[in-house]
Amino acid sequence: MIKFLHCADLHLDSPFKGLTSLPEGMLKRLVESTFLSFNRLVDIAIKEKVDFVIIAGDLYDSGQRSLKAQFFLKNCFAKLAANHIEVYIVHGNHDPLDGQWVQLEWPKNVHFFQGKDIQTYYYEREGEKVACLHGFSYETSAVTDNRTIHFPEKKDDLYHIGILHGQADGYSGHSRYAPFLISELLKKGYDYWALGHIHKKMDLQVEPPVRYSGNIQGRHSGETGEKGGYIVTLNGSEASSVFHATSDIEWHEAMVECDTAENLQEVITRCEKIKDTYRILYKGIFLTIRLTGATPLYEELLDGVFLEDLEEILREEDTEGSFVHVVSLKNDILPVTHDELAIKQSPFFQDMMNVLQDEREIERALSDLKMHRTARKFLTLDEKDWEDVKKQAEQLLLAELYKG
Ligand SMILES: [Mn+2]
Repeated sequence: MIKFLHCADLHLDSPFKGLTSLPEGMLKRLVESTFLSFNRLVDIAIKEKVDFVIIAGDLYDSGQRSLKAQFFLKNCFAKLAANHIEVYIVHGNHDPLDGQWVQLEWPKNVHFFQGKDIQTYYYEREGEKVACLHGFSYETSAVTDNRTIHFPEKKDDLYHIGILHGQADGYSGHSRYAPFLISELLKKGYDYWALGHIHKKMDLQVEPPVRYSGNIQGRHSGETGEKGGYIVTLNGSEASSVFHATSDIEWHEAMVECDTAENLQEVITRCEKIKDTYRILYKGIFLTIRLTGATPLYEELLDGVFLEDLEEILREEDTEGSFVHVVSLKNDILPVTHDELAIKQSPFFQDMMNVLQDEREIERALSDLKMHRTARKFLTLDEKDWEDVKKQAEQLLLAELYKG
């Protein structure tokens, strides 16, 4: 039997750019959250008496690994060493081997996969080999080739674990990151695949487990839900796993239906109620609220001043212990009477959709902001952010149309 912790995508020195509008205490807590989450995982690993810890890439957020993050990890690993726990690490696209950083001396229990070639480490117990761990590290930030063919097949009775920081084919349009097919991994006959790169935890296969553990701390509104790591036990051909949610702060998104709300007070009450359902002891929650439905309050709810006031009401100053802080209020509401078909066929709507879908139009609209020294720091938006921006733009333009 072997027992280990599988985690990935620590992104320890994440800068949390673009979140400077948060209350100071919450921002401070967020900046420390990646460290705290890993600390908790280390404590769980020790308490659970695991044999080893696997980190499947992206320990650091940038190629220039911060000294603070490196020292922090060194201390964590020393704590694991004192408890006779080994550590196996691959580097991913965010912390490739060609980056620049201060070389530290690491405790003896730490094993880094050295580079692009698949390497095997043996985990031994009292001089006997018990498990093999196969993996590689990113030599540069973009690894575009599928490297699964280089992983050896399992041909003995040891436990075999593959560690891979990469993109499962079919899970996203782009595959700049060591793409692979699940079927190729299964052919190796391994007992477990510890995957990293995708920040959302998911099992691509249950038996044997082929799993993304997700990142250990959500870093923006697109990374919702529980974050942490898995304690895995392999016993013969049986695998059992327990997920531990260790992140100090969670991001969530909630819908508030406005179609049956009779007045604005009711909308406010509903927002406050839904907010309370997200409260978790000792955790900070950053909540996005989405107003939806066809409502007679359409025009009043589109009023920018009301929305700003509502956001203000829903904010929280509490930074110690648990809090639920509404970070943004999104508006997806519709007027009660609207001829959807007529609108969608109108030349205005067609034009609008063309503009929203044209990447060049977006580039043009953003060009001034990109030149602006302060503004451009806030333009690091991911796919989901862009979807939101477009949705809100569509909403505002449609409002003009409904008025007309
Ligand atoms: Mn990552």
